[in-house]
Amino acid sequence: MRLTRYFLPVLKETPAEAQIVSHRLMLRAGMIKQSSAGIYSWLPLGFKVLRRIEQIVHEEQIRAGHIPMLMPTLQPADLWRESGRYDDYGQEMLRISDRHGRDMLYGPTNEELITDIFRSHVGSYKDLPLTLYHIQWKFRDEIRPRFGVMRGREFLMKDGYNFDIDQDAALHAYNRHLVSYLRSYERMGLQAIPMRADGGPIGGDYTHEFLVLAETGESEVFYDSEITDLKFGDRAVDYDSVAECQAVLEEFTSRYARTDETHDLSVFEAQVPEARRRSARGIEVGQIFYFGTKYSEAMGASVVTPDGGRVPVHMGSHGIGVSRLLGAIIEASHDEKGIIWPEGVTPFHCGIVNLKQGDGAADAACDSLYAALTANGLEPLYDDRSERAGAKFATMDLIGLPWRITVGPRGLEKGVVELTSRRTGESEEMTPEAAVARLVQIYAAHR
Ligand code: 5CA
Repeated sequence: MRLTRYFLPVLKETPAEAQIVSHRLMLRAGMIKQSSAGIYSWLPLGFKVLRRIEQIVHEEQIRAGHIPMLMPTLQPADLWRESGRYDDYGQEMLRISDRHGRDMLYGPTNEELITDIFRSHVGSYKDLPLTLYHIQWKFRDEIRPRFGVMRGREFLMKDGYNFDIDQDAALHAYNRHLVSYLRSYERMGLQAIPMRADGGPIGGDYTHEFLVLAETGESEVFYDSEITDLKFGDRAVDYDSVAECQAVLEEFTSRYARTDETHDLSVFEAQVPEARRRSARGIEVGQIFYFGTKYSEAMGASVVTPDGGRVPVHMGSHGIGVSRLLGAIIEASHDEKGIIWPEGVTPFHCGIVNLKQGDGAADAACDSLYAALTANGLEPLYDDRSERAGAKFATMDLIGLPWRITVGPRGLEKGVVELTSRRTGESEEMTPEAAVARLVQIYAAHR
């Protein structure tokens, strides 16, 4: 993409309404625009990152054997009356009535809708196990929407639902989700720690939240510092293996790590030596739940068993805060100049800065770099504006592309361009071909 043909409305001033750095940077980098409290338009740069995050979530869910689909945002109130949550959900639910006076709502989550789909089409143990998921907009009429996309009213969530014959099978589904979430967050350059949490309005008492440690996080958390040394890394896990998934769960959840709702000081002190006890703040980027037959019993979702009996299915639901993740990633990865995107989610793979727009040699070198990067499957953002170098660098630093290639007449005389890392600030001179080869190699690790 050439910057002169793109839509990147960066702001010079720091917006006064933004209280935390990720919100400020998303506004300044022209990624989002608020349309009303807690509701945002996703401008092209923000939309690109949102899509990258969605893509990672899809790939990892499909790898785990979960099946993508799409349910609507508007739901009939009657389904929620069946589960008993229509009244329980309270003021966070946006209630709407259509022209016929039928009660509708903008879905805050989808347990009822998916259970209705299940009971309409599945009736036998032979069709289990089954996990369906979608990535869809949700609405929760939060009393205090704040921090930009972190606590929105309209937000994008991946929500998945497992249907299993019994508790053991459902716990395997729970473990599969835990593994797939660890993989997903690491691909986004994040460490998200599973912590024992509270079921809240979804229900169930077996649940973990995934937290990214950050001072601006809304949750208070307590944990054993050893847990921050755990890495999922590049290991291969067989999602069909009960033992392998269980082993990952044990490795990542055996140490003390809880949100304030489930924190127990006496257990904390008994289990964790004082030097390793930590309390901090965290951003909740996902949550997994096992709630057994809560919805299947209330809504009559059952299957025939091998011996001809009938049992309600065991279920769980599993969410990732897709739009919140943009804020979480920026909170975890920025400096005073702007965002620093991890390679896995960056909106463009690299920037090209032409130091002397209009100079024949510099323009030609930028064009050929652009073509070479594109031919190798990389997407550059070429700053082809007639601006001074300082302004171009400032824009690149603000929007946070992890790599920048700087092209100028002086370097070209020696046959070189400069490749700069946004994270370390280090630059290296090399031929344009070598710069392309280096980027291809770097991004090969992030496919
Ligand atoms: N049905 C379950 C799992 S599918 C569910 O709704 N879980 S949840 O309530 O924990 O939401 C899942 C994730 O969505 C949260 O972990 C959080 O990352 C994100 N989320 C929740 N509320 C908001 C909000 N107001 N703004 C942005 N993201 C949110």
